[in-house]
Amino acid sequence: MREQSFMKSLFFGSIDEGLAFPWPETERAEVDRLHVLVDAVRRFFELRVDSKEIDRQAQIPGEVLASLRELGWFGMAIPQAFGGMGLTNTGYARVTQEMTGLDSSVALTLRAHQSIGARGLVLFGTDEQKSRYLPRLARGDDIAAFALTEPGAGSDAAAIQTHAERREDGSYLLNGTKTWITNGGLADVFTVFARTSRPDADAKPKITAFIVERGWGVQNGPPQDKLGIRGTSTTEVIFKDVRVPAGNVLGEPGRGFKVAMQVLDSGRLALASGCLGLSKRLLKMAVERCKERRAFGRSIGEFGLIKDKIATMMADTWALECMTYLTTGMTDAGVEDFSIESAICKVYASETCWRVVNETLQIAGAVGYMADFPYERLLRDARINLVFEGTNEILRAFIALGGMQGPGRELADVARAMREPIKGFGLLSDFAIRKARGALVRERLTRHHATLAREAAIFDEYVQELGRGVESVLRRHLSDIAEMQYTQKRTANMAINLYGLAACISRTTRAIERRGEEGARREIDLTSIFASSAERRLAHLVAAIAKNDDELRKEVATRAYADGGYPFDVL
Ligand code: COS
Repeated sequence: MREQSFMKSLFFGSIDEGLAFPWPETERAEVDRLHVLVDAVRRFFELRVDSKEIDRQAQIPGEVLASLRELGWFGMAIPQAFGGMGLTNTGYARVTQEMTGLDSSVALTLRAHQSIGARGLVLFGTDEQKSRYLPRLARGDDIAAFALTEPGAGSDAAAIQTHAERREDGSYLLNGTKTWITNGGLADVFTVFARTSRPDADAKPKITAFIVERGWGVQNGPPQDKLGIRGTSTTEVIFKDVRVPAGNVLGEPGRGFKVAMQVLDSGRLALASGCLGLSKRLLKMAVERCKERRAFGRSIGEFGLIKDKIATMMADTWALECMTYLTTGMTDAGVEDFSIESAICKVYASETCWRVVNETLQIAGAVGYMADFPYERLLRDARINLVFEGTNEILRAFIALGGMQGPGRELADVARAMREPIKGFGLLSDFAIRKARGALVRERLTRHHATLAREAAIFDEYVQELGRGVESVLRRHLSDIAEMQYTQKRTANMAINLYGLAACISRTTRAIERRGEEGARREIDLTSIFASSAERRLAHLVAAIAKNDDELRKEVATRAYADGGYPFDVL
């Protein structure tokens, strides 16, 4: 297992190049297996899945779920030793990508089951727990759900109130209500997070993860009606004096929050691959429309403004594909900490997909708005991705604060060692910091292809800006940084752009090495467009560190709260 994180290094201004280069390869046997599986997915969805009807009925027909069971698709991400297919993370992402492009509701039902519902068992289950639950989950005889969110605990996941009281015989009595639980009405097995410490204002609550069977008295509310992904089952899940045996604690008692977070790291990555699948389908639809629809005597695709939209969607989708599969490749190579990378993928994926669906609908014109066509359904399906599995707002805060944690600790440690307050830290040179850390990292990319020198230079320049920016903000505001959300947002956006650049450069380097410059022309051009737009965004972000209207914006919002909204009227 490798302990480093590419992005965590970047927050020090250092490039742990070996994590991003060479571009991760999937073994031939796995590629062959995936081709067969992806073809089977395409055939199945074409013949058996009626997305319009699923959306209208707000339900996936029982026969479709039964076929998914027979095909073994509930077990794609479950190890072979426990009856699953044991796909690699890359393989699982690739199939999830395909399925989501074909039908978001069906894909999400499978994803909620194995990316988050059963993931805790795969990662933290004992052999006994795995043998007891995973074979049935792999066959789809049991369906899994992940029960963390509560009415008063969404982004602030640690604020959950569901409580598990330990009894004398070691079992627990579980009480509480979870909300917006995907697969809530279908699931037989729940990964549930509950407080196992008494309320204490001064102490962080201890949270424990449990595997809970429906048969022990778990109830669910009626299906919650919703905007998109209407075929999925979303319900409240209610635990009223549910007795959970001691053997069903997942991981260590009191360490459940970490279990939840690590499960969500996988969930966010699978979400990103789904957004990629949807974006690729939309691009196909947009291009078809560009060719078919004529205006002013030409197909609309010939107009510059339409070409501009297509080029942007292509480059953004390319970057999304590169980021997603660089990350799954890292995890397949044994990198343990991909928390920042997966949060970046989730944010970038959901926002890219949202732009792509919006622009595709725009290209379709009024047709895009009509319920007879799939555009509006795809738009509704895409919207949730910006919200669930961590809103993009909380994830931006997480990317920035999670990334700054390492440099922050180091600054504090070294300053403490020198008996200097943090503000006096300027005494130490950057060199001393890096030497103290002693990591095998660089400050410039060296493994990119020479053709990508411009893109690599942009990356190098802004990695240094990120490192400098982080150090300077920590020196000035160490203890206040948790409250500085404008700074967090800018820092996160820098990190997202930099990760996209690294991923595109790595994959394009591999393409050039394989096929030469002419053979890799498409990849080079897309990387070039992404790099130019990333450079513009990065320059803007750096400029805003020194000059911004953060305080004014806060005041305007505070006044709007006092005014109850928009106070003006021309009358
Ligand atoms: N991966 C791994 N570990 C993580 C993590 C992640 N993504 N996020 C946090 N952690 C770890 C921290 O490193 C910390 O570990 P240590 O105790 O070893 O230092 C621990 O978890 C507690 O972290 P922190 O103090 O930052 O917790 P907070 O309560 O402040 O909350 C966020 C952290 C906001 C990141 C968390 O509440 C969150 O992810 N919220 C979104 C919840 C969500 O995604 N809901 C969707 C549910 S499913 S649809």
